[in-house]
Amino acid sequence: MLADTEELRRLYEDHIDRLVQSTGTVLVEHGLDALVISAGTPTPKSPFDDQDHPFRPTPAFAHWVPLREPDSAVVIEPGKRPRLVRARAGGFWDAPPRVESHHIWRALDVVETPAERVAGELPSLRRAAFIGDDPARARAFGFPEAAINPAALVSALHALRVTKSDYERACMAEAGRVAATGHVRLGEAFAHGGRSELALHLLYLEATGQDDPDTPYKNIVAQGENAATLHHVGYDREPRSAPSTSLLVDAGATCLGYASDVTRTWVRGEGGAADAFAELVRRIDALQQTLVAEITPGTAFEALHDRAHELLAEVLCDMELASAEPHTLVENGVTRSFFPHGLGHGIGVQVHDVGHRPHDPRPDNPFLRNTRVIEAGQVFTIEPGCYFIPSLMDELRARPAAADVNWSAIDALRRFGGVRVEDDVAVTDEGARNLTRPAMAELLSSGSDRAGT
Ligand SMILES: [Mn+2]
Repeated sequence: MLADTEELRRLYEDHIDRLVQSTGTVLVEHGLDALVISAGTPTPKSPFDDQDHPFRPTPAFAHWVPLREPDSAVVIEPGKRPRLVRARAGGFWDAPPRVESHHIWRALDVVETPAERVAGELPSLRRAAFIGDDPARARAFGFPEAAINPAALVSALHALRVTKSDYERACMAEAGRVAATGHVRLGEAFAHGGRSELALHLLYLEATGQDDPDTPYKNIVAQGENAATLHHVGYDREPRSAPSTSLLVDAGATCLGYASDVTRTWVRGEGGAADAFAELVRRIDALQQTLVAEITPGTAFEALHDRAHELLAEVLCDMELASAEPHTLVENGVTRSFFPHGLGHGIGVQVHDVGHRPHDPRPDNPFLRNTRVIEAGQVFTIEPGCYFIPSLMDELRARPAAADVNWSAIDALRRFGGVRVEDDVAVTDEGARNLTRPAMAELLSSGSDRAGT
């Protein structure tokens, strides 16, 4: 957790000042003199019962204020201080939501009001727009349909999310540090064996001090061949007894609404296939660090994604998993059978942050979520992988390019599922700062005693 220090208050004030300026410009460009950003309202899981989804504020609201307070709103009017309208729920069922940190109050004007009286705190709606997950509430306030989440305004506000402030970077670095404690703890627990995927998932939550709905996305915890399921969240309940296996953990944390997104792959056991898979993990880890070192402002993220395929082709050849020239393995799509997803995505108040795909990627990179030119201030993930996904292996085996693949070596590795290594990086004028790896390295070097602190 970031301490509520004068430094944090100053960073937050700068963040809000920046938002006031940039949002004010957007409002003028759209002919608006007020913007209401709603925190949103809890959403029912089903019309047939009374259970709600865990509440998450509208991301545009989270960009301004780290409060999980349903029905609250931020009101922005150019030339005025931003105003936070805090809705107070009535009744005796619930306590007010926990405030994560008190560094925020100085930067905004704050009014508190019963939830049913929020409308009375809103500006004139004549030239105002509403942004929020709860359009029904906007209609009840009297906003005309065209002023509720207007597409051009939404897209202009999304573009403001691409370049992060120092405050946002500090939040994400802390979210990365918290995630690192969980990953290191799971690496140690996995080495000792005897835990199911569910037990490892619960241990991650404990080590990072998170309840399941607090995590920025559902933890992926996959042992052995389950690591070939990219979004494996249906955890096995039985421990693994095999002396050698793998563990892929893709799990993050949040700090003041900002996410981290981190993946590590661990190997247990020795001998033939386990040694080969451990070597593959080392090589993907090195490949990932090479890519981070090559991040250069002014180049396209998609070019870095292409570079990942070139480097992966070299790994496949060096490890004698394939035997053609590396460039051939890229051109005939072999590397895409082993690494089918995108190299990375923007991250912020949403784990897959908006604004990073201004245009579609090339047709051979269909799942790439970042097509921006890399620029200082961006924060994104770098997450190359190499998997043995049964359906993709079957497809590849049926193509002429199958002749370039060493299938006996691949078959020996299939029970390990696959490897992914993922860090969050902040682009600077010179290159990139890794928000994940220094915290992880410090925990690993200081030993198990401190892993959970
Ligand atoms: Mn990711």
